[in-house]
Amino acid sequence: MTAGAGWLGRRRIDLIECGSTNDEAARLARAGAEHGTVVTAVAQRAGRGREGRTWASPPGLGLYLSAVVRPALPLVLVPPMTLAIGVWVCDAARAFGADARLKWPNDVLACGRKLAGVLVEAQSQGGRLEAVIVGIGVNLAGALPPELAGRAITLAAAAAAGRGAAPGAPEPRPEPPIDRGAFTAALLRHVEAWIDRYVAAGLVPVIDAWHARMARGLTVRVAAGGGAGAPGGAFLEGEAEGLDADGALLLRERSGRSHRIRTGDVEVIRVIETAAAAAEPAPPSC
Ligand code: BT5
Repeated sequence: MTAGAGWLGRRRIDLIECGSTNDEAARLARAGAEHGTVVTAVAQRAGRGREGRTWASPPGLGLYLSAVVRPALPLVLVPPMTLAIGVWVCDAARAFGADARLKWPNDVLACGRKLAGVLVEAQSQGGRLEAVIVGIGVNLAGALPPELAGRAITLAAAAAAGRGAAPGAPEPRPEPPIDRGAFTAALLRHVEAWIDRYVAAGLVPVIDAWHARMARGLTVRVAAGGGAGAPGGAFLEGEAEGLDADGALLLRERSGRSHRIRTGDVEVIRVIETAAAAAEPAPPSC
């Protein structure tokens, strides 16, 4: 597993359609698929996000890719891999002209809308990590499903917005064509480097890189203890300040109170004595 060794995608399976590339990759991993095996599909019938959410995967809209990775890591260090992978998905989108930013834990945004998502799943046996399935979905070009209108964006649209309007023209520039093959190749090369870096050096370099790319001024709402409907549950709302050393999100309420958020739980870490939170910044827009 040397950086730049070209292990990611050495074996590649490109499908026209499947349920979920993460499920295909998981099946291959259980059957012994080698480290770095990559599955892509032109369309997914049952693309998945986290916690049973759906990832809209119509034909040709996006890149739907999953990789079998067999890192020498304890199980507990698998979830933060999401952060390392997000860093490069963000950079790949930037290299293709989008003003992309990261939103904790697994989103890449452009123009304040979701451009890409990462889904990392572990396969283990007897507490030992067997494989990690790294799933990446990126909207490349074309029409988004109507239910995502206003919430999602494609790389082509983000790149056009990033270039602004031509001098004297009221409209933004037309969307540039996105070379799917070139994007996929760039993504694989750099995700590989970030996985190697994470396995070798842990979260420290990842956190610095993540902070340099994070979406600033985002208001985040988190279900604490099961959300408002659960006994003792509530919603927390505040500004995403950044990550702590373990990759947890630091959320600051308007009252100044800070919370440490891990996926699925919330823990109060300190109370800052300020009278009121600063005025909420405008959401990022293109
Ligand atoms: C994610 O989940 O963002 C992880 C998405 C991972 C998708 C890849 S595609 C290849 C591989 N195979 C799979 O089956 N999955 C992976 P989450 O944070 O839970 O976000 C899901 C939410 O994003 C949904 O509830 C929608 O609100 C929104 N969403 C769904 N489809 C979208 C799309 N195409 N573009 C932008 N937002 C979308």
